Amino acid sequence: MERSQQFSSIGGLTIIFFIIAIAISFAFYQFIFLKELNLKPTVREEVANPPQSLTVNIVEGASLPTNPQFYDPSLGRATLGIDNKVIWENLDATPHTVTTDNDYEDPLSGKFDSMETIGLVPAGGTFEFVFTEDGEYPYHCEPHPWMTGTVTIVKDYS
Ligand SMILES: [Cu+2]
Repeated sequence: MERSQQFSSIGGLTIIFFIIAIAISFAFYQFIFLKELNLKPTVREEVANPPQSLTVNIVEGASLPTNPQFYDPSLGRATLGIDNKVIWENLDATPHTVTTDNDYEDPLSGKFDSMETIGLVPAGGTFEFVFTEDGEYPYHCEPHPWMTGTVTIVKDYS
């Protein structure tokens, strides 16, 4: 084999390795890096930390099925980026929960259920939840299933 041919075959191998290296890095970027990036919820700052909040009272006597009201307002409405943080205040003497009816899980805040974070909301205590998606979120109290309410979150341009 002539010297010049030897050089060109080494050069050819180098180019093949170089192409393989590029293909591997591209595959990593495409299938691992981008996938990781897409898994993270992209939530606007004012949605993740809204400037205002909606307060829902758990009214006195709510543990009694005969009570005229349980959650007040029972149909709460809030707007993304404005007051999509909902605060339940337990004004009753009995502990209660705020538990999703349909296993709803928010991409940022996780499962919509006080049992997942603080457990029972004690008398005089509060439970906060930030909804980062618009929709209707029905909920109830675990120990007192007749206690029901719904929070509706609307988009800021609707
Ligand atoms: Cu209750």
